[in-house]
Amino acid sequence: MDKIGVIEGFYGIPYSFDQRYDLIDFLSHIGMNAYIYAPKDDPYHNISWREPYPKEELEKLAGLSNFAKDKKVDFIWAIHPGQNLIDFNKYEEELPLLLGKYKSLYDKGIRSFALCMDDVDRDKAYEQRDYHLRLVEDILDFIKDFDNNELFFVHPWYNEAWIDQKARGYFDKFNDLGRLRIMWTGADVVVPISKDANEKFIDLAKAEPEIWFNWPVNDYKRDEIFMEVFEFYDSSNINYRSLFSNPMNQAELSKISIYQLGEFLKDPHGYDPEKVFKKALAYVDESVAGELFILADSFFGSGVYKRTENKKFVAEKDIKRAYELKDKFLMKEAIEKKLAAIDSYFDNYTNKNLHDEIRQFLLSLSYLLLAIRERLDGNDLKARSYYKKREDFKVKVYKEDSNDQIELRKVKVSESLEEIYKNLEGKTL
Ligand code: LTM
Repeated sequence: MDKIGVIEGFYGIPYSFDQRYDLIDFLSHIGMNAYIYAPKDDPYHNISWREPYPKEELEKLAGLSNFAKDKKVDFIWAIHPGQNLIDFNKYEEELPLLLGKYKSLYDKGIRSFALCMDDVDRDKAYEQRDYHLRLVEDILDFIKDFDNNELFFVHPWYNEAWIDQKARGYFDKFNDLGRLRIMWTGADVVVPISKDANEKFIDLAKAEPEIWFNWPVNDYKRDEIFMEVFEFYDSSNINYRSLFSNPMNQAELSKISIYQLGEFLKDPHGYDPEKVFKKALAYVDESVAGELFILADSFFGSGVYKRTENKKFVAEKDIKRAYELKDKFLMKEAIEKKLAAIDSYFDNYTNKNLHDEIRQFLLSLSYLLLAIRERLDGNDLKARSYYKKREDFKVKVYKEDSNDQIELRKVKVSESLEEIYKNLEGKTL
C-alpha cells in the first residue's frame, strides 16, 4: 500500500496547528506516510474556497508541510469547491481562483493536492458531470509538472449505498484519467471496511479505491467519544490502494484508532485485535493502559462499530452479561471495577492531552455507574441524584450549522448503561 495516514476531513472545530504537528509526528513514528488537509470548517478549504489564505495562515500551512517533509509524511492539501458550489456558467472566472489557490500553496512548498466534491447535491452533480470532468482535467493539467502529479479526488458518489444509474454515468467519465486517485468510504458513509464494496468500486472505476475510512470520526455524534477495538474489516485481503482515517475532534484519543489501523496494515493476516488494542492504549499512556482497557467498552458506539456484524468486542460486556443473568452481585462487581479504574486513571495518568479530552466523559460515566449501583441497592433518591449529576459534564463543539461559534454540549456515554438504568427504574433486579 503506497499511502497510509489520516484525512482531517471532519465537520466541526478543526485541529489546531499544534495538534497537526503532533499528529504528523505521530504518523511518522508509527510508520504512516500521508496526511490530507481537508477540514470541512476551514473556510479557506471549503465555504470560502475562492478567497486566498491570509498571509499568516499560509505561513502556518507552509511550516506544517515543511515539518511533514522532514518526517517523510506526504502533506496533501485539499480544496472543496462543492458546498459553496463553483459556478460552472462562469468557469473561465472561477478556474483561475481555484488554481490560484493551489498555486499559492505550491509556492510555499506544498507538493500534493486533492479535490473534494463530497456532500454535494448529486442530481446537480450529475447534470454538471461534464463540467466536473473538465475541472478535474484542468487541475491534472495544472499539476502535470509538479513533483507529485497525481490528484486525490472525492467525488459525489463516494460509497456503494448511493450507486445508481447516475453514479455509473458519473464514474464512467473518470475511468481513464491515469493520475486521478478516487476516494471511497466503502459500503456506506460510516461503515467497516468491506471487501465486496471495494470490489464494487473496482468494477465502477477500473482501479482500486483510495479508502477514506470514517473511523474514528465523531462529527455525527459530537457529544460522544470512541475508544474501540479495531475489528472492523471483513477480509484481511487488501483490495485498496491507500487508506486514510478520518479522526475524531479529539486528536490525542484518535491515536488509539489510528495506531491500530497502522498495525493492521503492516500485517493484516496475522492481526490480533485485542493484542494490538492493548499496545495502542500503552502507546498513548502506558501508566494507565490497564485502566483504559477496562473503561474502553463504555465508549464502543461509533457508526462503524454499530454496522459491524459478528463482533467479538461488544459494549459493556461484563455489566450487560451480569444484568442478563440478573446477578446483582456480579453486576456490582463489574461496576466497582470500572469505578476503581476511573479513580486509578485520574491518579496515575501521564498523558495530559489525552486526559483533557476524556476527563468530562469519564466523570459523566462515573455518575452513571454510581446511579446504577444505587438503583441495584434500592436507593432511588441517591440513584436519581447521581443520574442527574451525569449531565454536568460538557464538551466543546461548534453550534449546529455554525463554523465558528462554540457551545458547550452535555456529553453522552455508554448507551448500554443508559438502557440498563432506565430498565431498572422502579424495579429491582
Ligand atoms: O465521508 C465523507 C467523504 N465526507 C463526510 C465527512 O466529511 C464526514 O466527516 C463524515 C462523517 O460524518 N461523513 C461524510 O459524509
